[in-house]
Amino acid sequence: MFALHCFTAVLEHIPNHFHRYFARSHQINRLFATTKTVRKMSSNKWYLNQSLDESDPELLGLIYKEKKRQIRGLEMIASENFTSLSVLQCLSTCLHNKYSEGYPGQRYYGGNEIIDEIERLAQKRSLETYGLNPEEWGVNVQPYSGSPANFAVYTALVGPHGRIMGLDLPDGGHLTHGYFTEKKKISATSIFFESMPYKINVGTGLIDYDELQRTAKLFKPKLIIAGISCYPRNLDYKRFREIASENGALLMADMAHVSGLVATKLVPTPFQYCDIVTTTTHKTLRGPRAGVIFYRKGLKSVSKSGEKEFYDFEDKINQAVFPGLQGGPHDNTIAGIATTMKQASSPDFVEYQKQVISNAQTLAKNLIACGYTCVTGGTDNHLVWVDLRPTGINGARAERVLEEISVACNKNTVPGDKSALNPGGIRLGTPALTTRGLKENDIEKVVQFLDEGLKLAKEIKTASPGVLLKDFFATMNSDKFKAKILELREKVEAFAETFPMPGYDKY
Ligand code: DSN
Repeated sequence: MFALHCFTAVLEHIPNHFHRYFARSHQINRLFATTKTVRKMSSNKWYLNQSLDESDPELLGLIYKEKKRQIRGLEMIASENFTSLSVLQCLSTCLHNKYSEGYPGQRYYGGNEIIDEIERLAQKRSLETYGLNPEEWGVNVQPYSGSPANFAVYTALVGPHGRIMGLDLPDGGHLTHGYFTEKKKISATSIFFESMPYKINVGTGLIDYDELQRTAKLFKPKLIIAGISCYPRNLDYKRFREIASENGALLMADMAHVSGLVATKLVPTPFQYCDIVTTTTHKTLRGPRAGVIFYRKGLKSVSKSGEKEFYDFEDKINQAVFPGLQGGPHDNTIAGIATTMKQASSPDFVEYQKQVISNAQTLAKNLIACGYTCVTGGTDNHLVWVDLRPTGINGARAERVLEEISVACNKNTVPGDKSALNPGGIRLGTPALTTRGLKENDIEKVVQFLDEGLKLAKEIKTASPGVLLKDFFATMNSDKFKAKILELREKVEAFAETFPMPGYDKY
């Protein structure tokens, strides 16, 4: 009786959202209460409901190890993030089992009634997250990731051997924007389309829009890409639009890196000026690994004589994604997109993105105070592009020593690098660390670790008997340096482990 009284008293004080939660759980339980008694499997060989610890401890052991690595390390790869528990839950639901080739309402298989609802929800929320009017913008949430999303746009709108211009990879652009070298066409974008890069100004590190304007006039691209994977400054979409329009070109933004910042209006939106916008959903947006394509639709223009022209992107893009390039969509991932877009519309997400930028700016400021060179002198987004050439260590050596001390980042070319094979810098990012709750004062500590690691790399290089990378690694693995690395790694890991990590506890 006393217990019941206490329980009732507690219930009265439970906030409204808990009441809603209990009500929802009740509905869900009722849904399952109607299920008939489950038939026992006749065979004693039924193994499909074994958990991974029973069915494959060897693999689970590796997953545990990776989880520990993620918790103990400082994750500074700018394109990575730690997604939420709810996204991870979506990824491992029964939605994984379904084939649903086609689009909502037009599937090649039966049984897609609920899948249609989920995909429509993901579409609706994606448009809402970016404040887009469904009369003017459509969205395809099926691309498996960013590279297939970009390739689908080129396939749909540029056509075989059509001309594309994108920011050069060594200048902070992305592979899929058309990268090739003197010796080889690297990205399929340069194999199946004709690509020509635009560049940054080597002195300032900023995109040379004037040069893009000149070269676009000569090259006459069908599509210009405004997008980055390392460039730490806001893009001038208006200028891109002017250049595209001068040449009758389409303008596509690849906002994969900054889509979380765009959703929260902390960086300029590409939607005002672009015809198409692609993104991944797992970087600053912090969702599942996937791609999304937004395209204009509806009325394009009305001529003086009153003739109406309409955008024709929708069918072309949808057909390029499926059946052109992909098969069945990953419905579990599409559910992950739906819930990511809901999260991205929350006030917490705005606070998170503000902190991402503030942390990146603190990172750049403190690195510069320690004597390092940041390309463009700082950052407007989540990226810090460090030119290590003045220190005498190259990107590969720096990346490797930082990895040894449990700081993950990647080597990167910097403006003026002669060879993409020997990049002179590293790229750092703050989305993942910010997800774990690091604030400006923690980033100051991170800079101390980076500085200690980079100084150690310099010491190793000085002690190396030869100039080759293998000489450097051999010296790094000597007893003397192994001990120094271990000491620093223990400090980094003791610090990193104190921060929370979303997701499941152990995997
Ligand atoms: N790998 C991602 C990046 O690092 O930018 C994009 O493909």
